[in-house]
Amino acid sequence: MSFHDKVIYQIYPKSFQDSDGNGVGDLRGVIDRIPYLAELGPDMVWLSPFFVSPQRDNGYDVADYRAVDPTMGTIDDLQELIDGLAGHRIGVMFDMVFNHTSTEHEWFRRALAGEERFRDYYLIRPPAPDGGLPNNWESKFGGPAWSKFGDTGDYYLHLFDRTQADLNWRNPEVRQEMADIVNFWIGHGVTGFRFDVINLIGKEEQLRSSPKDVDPRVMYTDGEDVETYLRELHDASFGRLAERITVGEMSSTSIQACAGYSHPDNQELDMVFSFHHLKVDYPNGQKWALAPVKPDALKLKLHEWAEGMQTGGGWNALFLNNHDQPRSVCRFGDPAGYRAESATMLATITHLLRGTPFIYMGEEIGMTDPEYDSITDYADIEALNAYDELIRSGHSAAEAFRIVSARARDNARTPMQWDSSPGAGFTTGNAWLSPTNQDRINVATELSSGRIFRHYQRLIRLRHEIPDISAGSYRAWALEHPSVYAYLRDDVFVAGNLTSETTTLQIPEEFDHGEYLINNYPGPNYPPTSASLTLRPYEALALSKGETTS
Ligand code: TEU
Repeated sequence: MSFHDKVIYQIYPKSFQDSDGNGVGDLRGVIDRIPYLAELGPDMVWLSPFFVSPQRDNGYDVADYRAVDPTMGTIDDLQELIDGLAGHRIGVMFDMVFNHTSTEHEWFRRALAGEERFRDYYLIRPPAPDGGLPNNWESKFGGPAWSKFGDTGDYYLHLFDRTQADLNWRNPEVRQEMADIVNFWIGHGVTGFRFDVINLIGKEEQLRSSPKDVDPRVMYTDGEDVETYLRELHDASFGRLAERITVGEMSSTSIQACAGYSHPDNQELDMVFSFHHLKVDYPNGQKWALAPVKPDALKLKLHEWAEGMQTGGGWNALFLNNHDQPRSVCRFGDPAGYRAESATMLATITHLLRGTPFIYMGEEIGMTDPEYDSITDYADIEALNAYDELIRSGHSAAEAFRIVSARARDNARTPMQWDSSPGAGFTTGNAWLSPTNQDRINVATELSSGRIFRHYQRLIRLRHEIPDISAGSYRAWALEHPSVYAYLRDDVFVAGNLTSETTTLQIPEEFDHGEYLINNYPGPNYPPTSASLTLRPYEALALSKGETTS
């Protein structure tokens, strides 16, 4: 398939490069960094939203799907960026936030003004018989999922912020609007689309409360109509593109559902983002709580989805980082003692799995969470709401801050660190979110003397060049090992030490004296012998079969 051997790089434009000194990233800034992107070598760049938006959720609250927000630039800048990347054979993936619009979108404003046609674009309901909210659903950003719809006495649904009104996908006019938007951007040369929380669009007509003690999310997640709507959108828009890449972000989903969304026979999406592996450090599934995470927790969840999606015929997007997640080297590595080793180990065990790898801006230079010391340093609506809730529920300010600083989405949204200057080479102004350790971690230093960037370049090349990686099967190896994740991709063997303790691993005998395809430790490597392979702290490698055995 045309996306099994591809690697995609995610840019959060607000934090990538500021070209006009206002402290906020923009499209011209991305244009200025095309040579850097070409050097890394991805096949496509996913741009988080840059459309017209009041920026309540940093652009995931869209007020006009066909226009560039003036703070991000112009449609001409956007076309120059698309064409500039194409000149380096790099495609562009747009982020389609189709579950909801901003309440500043024209459709919502016209609904508020009483136009029945647009009222049916949204999920508006009268109060419950007892005068309360229409149901017991909660916003993912805290509080109820219903807010008053003007002075009508009714309420509108918002699964996220109250300024993000959920669309009514049962309305065929809404579905047609979505297909028209995708086709509009296809007309501009866009061949990639990421669909935001797209498994939430299949809500039932009744919008019933969940039964007592049942998580309300089950009432609106992976609804029975999602696949129908995805097939319809596929057929009406991107399905006619011979070369395209589509990916759906799936919130609180299942392997079974995701195998359906991404099975090639179903003509829905090419692949899915799921998040179960990025919740292994949530105690009892609670994001806003902290607890130590067992070294093998991440590997076991990666394995479960690798094996499950292979069995189900689906396709995973492979990632540990994005604009919503704290930096993986801080969650699962050791940024203080083994930053380069743990960053490249995490990349290796992720990139060589069965799926399509995604690199989030900055992970290729080992960027870490910022070192903030006050809640006022944070900007994200979700984090600030969570801090207030933690205080309300009795946590001390210090404890609430400790939790938020570990979990905040801002951790991934600090500016890209290009150099060690006060603005990190990101801006000549005051960055909207402060960089904190660009003196040690930045592109210039990494390119001159680091080894993380070069490791990512090699991983991209391996994905391009070795069919066993792009098209091979997946089989776990030594799954019971407490501190190593190892697996086979046909004639490639991959292993990563998940800890800072040297360990040993029995490897398959056919890889005796195998050839190193990649290793994250510099210098000459010892010959791998089937007796026992020594893995140094956070050491990761991939082997092809030894000449003697093939
Ligand atoms: O994220 C949806 C989503 O599930 C995450 O926001 C998750 O709920 C949160 O990170 C906490 O765990 C998508 C976008 O990636 C996110 O940036 C948007 O805020 C959200 O949808 C609403 O559009």
